[in-house]
Amino acid sequence: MTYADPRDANYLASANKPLAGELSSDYTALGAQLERRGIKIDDITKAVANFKVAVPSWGVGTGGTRFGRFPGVGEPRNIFEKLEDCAVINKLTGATPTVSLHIPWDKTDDYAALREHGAALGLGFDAMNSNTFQDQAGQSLSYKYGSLTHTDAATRAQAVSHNIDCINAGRKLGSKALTVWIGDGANFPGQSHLGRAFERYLESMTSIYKALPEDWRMFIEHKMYEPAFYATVIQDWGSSLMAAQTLGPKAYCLVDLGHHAPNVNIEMIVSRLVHAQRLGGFHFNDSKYGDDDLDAGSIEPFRLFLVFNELVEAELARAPNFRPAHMLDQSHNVTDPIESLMTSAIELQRAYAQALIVERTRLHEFRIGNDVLMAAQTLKRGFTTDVSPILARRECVKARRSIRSRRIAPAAIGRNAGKIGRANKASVVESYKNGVRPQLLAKGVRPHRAPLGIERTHAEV
Ligand code: RM4
Ligand code: MN
Ligand code: MN
Repeated sequence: MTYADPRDANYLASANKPLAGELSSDYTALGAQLERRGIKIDDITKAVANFKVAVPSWGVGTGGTRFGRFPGVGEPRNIFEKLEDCAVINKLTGATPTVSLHIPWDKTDDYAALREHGAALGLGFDAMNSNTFQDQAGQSLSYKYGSLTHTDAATRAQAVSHNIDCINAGRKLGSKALTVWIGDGANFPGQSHLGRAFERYLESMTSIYKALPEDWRMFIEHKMYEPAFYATVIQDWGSSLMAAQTLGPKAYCLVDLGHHAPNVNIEMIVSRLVHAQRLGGFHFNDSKYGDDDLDAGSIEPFRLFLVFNELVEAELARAPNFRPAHMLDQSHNVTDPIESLMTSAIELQRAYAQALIVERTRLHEFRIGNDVLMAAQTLKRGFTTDVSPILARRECVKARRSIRSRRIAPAAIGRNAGKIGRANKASVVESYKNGVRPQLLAKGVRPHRAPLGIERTHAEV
């Protein structure tokens, strides 16, 4: 059997073609179903097409655990190459036009060049992430016993100045936010004074806050445990909210879905933060046990839907100061990062679509009337409706808007996405122009790259 070469510019269009008829009848059928619920399918499709999520630069390299790492072929070696992979994800999904960087993992001497590289690939820069949970090469003081909350003032100052460096790098890139997550805490009762550690945190964060440009936001990310296993300084949304409220109006809380105790009601936390006008954004991922960083929607899609349900409620209520940043934060140990990140972006759009099609007025009436089961059923109907035709069609909506971008329906993505991703499109087109047929897939299509140097093994952080 002969397979088409996925690097051919016409490959996606031709793979989509035979599916167009099926998609059209599925879309019409779903449209009729939603019409009966008083919902216009095209409105939902448009809203979903506008949903964007930032890709974490650290997500495009193969992740690992403290037990090992199994790198894939052609891993990006530096931030410039990482952006190329991120651009592929955006090209294929149309949902990820920005990248969130992690410093110093993504440090470079030339941020202007990086910004240009991003622009040439159609990418902008989302929140900058600082890192004081690891010691950096050449750093004079160690973070072994803490960073922003360290008992030693000089170590705290070093951590503060790293965060300010991140802000300065972000300014050059056009970023508008700094995300601060620290691993500080205690592994043993007695190791640290719980109250004073929090006070030191507030003092350090105040210095960072003062360095924020006017139009920037600061995202405070809490996490229950790891690497501090007894008590983490910013372990929950309560500590995060107190810190945000102490710091000022530019400080917001960031919810990473994997950073809570099992069974915690995350959608309730979202609702509370909306109420407090301090919901800054998300690190989307999924988990079974802890900070697993599995692909969004892969374990508990219903919970993801419930989180989106709160977001839709806030959107409809025009909640003040509601402008949550969407970011993924995943670690891919056994899958192709490009495929995983694409799938996750699409799963977020699915959850959003499901939340958008909930019959709100009915739901409201059942709630008011205390019709418990009908309220539960009404909400769940959004989740159990298969919105796949909307997800497939949203790409077509954009394709019509921008023919040059040659976007594709996810229907055609399937298992070839990684291969297509790895084919550096520009050079493929070049070689076709020059009449040179590129090498075929045998060795994998991603341009050969040397093994990575230092990379995150996620279990360490
Ligand atoms: C942490 C947290 C942060 C991420 C690091 C790598 O657990 O989720 O957001 O920057 O991992
Ligand atoms: Mn995170
Ligand atoms: Mn995490």
